[in-house]
Amino acid sequence: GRSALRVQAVAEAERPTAAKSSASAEPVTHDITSKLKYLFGRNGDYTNADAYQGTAWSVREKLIDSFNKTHEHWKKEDPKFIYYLSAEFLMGRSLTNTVYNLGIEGEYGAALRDLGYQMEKVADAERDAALGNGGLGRLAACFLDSMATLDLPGWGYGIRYKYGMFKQGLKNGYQVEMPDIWLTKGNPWEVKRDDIKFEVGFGGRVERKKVNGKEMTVWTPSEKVVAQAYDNPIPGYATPTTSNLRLWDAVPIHEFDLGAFNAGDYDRAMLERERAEGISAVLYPNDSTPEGKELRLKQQYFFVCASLQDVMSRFRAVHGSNWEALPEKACFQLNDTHPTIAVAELMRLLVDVEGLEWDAAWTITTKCLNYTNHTVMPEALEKWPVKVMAKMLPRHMEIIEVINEGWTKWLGVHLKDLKSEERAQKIAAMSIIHANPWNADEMLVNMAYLAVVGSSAVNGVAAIHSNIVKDEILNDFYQIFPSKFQNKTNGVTPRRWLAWCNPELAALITEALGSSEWINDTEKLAGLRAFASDPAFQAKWSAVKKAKKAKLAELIKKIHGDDVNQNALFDIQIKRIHEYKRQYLNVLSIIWRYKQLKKMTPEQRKAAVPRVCVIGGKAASAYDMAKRIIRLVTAVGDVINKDPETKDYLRLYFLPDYNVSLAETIIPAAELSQHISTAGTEASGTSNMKFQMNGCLIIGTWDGANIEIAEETGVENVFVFGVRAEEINQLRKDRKNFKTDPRWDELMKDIEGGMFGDKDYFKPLVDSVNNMKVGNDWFLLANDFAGYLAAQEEVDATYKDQSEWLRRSIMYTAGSGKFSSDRTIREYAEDIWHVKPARPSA
Ligand code: NBG
Repeated sequence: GRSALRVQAVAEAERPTAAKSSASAEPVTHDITSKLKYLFGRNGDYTNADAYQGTAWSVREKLIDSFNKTHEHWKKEDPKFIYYLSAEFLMGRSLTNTVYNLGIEGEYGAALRDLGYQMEKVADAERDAALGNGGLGRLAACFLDSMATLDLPGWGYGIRYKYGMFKQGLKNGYQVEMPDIWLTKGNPWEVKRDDIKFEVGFGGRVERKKVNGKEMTVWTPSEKVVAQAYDNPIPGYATPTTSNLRLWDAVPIHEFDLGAFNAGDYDRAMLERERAEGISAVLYPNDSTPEGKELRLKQQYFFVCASLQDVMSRFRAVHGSNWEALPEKACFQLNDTHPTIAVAELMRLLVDVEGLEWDAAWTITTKCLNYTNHTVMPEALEKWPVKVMAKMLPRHMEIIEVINEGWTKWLGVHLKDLKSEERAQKIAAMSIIHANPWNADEMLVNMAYLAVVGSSAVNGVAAIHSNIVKDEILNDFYQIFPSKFQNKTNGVTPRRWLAWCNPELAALITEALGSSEWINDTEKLAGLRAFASDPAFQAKWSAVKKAKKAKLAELIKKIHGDDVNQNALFDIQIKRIHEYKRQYLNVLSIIWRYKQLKKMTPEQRKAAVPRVCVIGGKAASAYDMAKRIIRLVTAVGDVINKDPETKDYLRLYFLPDYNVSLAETIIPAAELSQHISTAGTEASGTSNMKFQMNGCLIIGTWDGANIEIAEETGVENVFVFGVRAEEINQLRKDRKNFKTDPRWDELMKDIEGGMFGDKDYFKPLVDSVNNMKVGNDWFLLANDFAGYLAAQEEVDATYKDQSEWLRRSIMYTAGSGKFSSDRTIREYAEDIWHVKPARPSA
């Protein structure tokens, strides 16, 4: 109500930006309308979508100015660069972020107002760039924002997928997948570089030949495509630096097979185009699961090959063939194993193309590369069949064999003190090429092992995860190279995830701290601790949360047609749907809550804490169990949202098509967020950090970054439950002796008995967690069930004491300083990349 409006007014006055615009909006207004006129042939009477186009194309020019200045400076200075190689970049929308980061939101906001539009509505017309699945891709996007903000010479390299992450719809409560056709209206945030193209080959044969008197290996691919560069400028905040994300599009070498066309063979003429374009056509919609399709390996090689050639050609232009100096000018971060073929490709380029000796090339390669592991899920650690690799990349397969020979030979010497049998076992266990444990006839290339052997540094993404990497997943390697292994706890950009998505809270923080410096120095947020128990400050804090809750309520109304109680506790779980993330456990507790409410008298119900529960997330198209979980959420929602006895006290909504921009609306409105993975399974989690920044309390397990968040916030302020990672192996072994809680048994019977319909469809879900005798419930939902319900009771009790709840909420934001991706990137730059800031003059 009124206080929300007041806070909004503060927000208007205290816009936390670098440069407040004093300039008149007139030139901008003119620029926007002339873009619409000359680029789109429009003349007045614009929709919000039109206004978006005109604004975006106008802002683009400012961005390019800044991009050019930065790159002129970097060219002159020739600093060392970091290249972030990633199959995914989940950028989301660009307009708001760009105008705020450039500090021009004042003039653009005013110009749009003059034209009769509202920036927020206009920004809403932009489509998300969804070239990623989830945390891994969004992390890459946050990293780019921080690299630019810290003036670090660095680029991202990836694939310009024509179709990004699928759009998720619901049909009768089941997930349906639709293509994400995101480029149809053009993309103002990219610049096509017609002069930057590289050939990428596949297949063919490998021969030894004398070239200029020297014995060389020559690879003649049977198939070639062209990688065409598109640059996506990345504006830093409060700095003139604008860096770059270069994405590759696959196009045919020959525009058109005219011969075939003239001969009347139209299909053949089109074939080459189709085959090439297929490479960058779609993002694999899998999260934390491998997709063993050959096309995926092709995509990986495609972007790695183009990126390495690109970097090497820029190096050559300045330093000629002084390749020994390459590690002083370039390093590459492998974002998970997806770009690991870079180990073999850099060797190929140095040895076969540049003519270096093997050993010299190997020194350069291992100095240039570093690898980040993002998952403990064994099924997600990529392994390519030797057969597939040998056919698609015959020269790379040879190179990997030579690397492995050298590696295993070295191991033999290094482990000479072991008994010969033990030594042989160790070497077999660490061989980059090994038999498939499920099929002894098939040999596999283990990409994580290749990445470790070919890199200078290997890191995990949260403290607990980095320990699991060292002690379990890659323990053999850790024992041999202990100093290679590091931790780099993830972070998120406080620009997008607090300042720009929650300007009301940002204004309040700025008002309390007396400056907006916290936006790129988040340790300053600790200053909020002094206000945590101040009733007047709590009242303002609460007013902001209420205003954000109203926005989410509006969205729920738009999607589901229901009005929700805005005084209810807003309880959120948004992330990819996966068994290890345990959305199912959340649903079980919601059903339990519902059953308790049903048993109460109307008087008793009035004393209960009302909740609006929201679950969102996509299930990989082939992940059957995850799709059943979605259906369970919608089925339970259908029952409880309509129940006249309880609907004032409990709701459950599934919000379809969870993506970056939806997160920007949901997170500021959240009061409780759920991060309830089985301990030891979630490498880090990053949405937990976004919720924390926005003053949202966490119910969670002792897993991933939850642990560090709890340490920074005060463990007593977090609702922690569940078994610990160290106990998991034993508990899994003891499965057969586990006695389930009677409440659990009751819920299983309810679902099995058809309380939410769809009995048969839910049967496999029930079996997956309820058949202990056959070793099910791998993710130990039953073990954590009772502790989870107890933690939920503690949530209710705390919520009843609003002053305590608000104190905690403020403590969360105050404790979030560590989780800025600026801190993470600074650590990478200092400990792994050895890259230094290089800021152009304003
Ligand atoms: C994901 C993890 C998350 C983590 C992100 C970013 C993969 C393979 N891994 O826990 O599941 O936060 O990476 O590091 O998607």
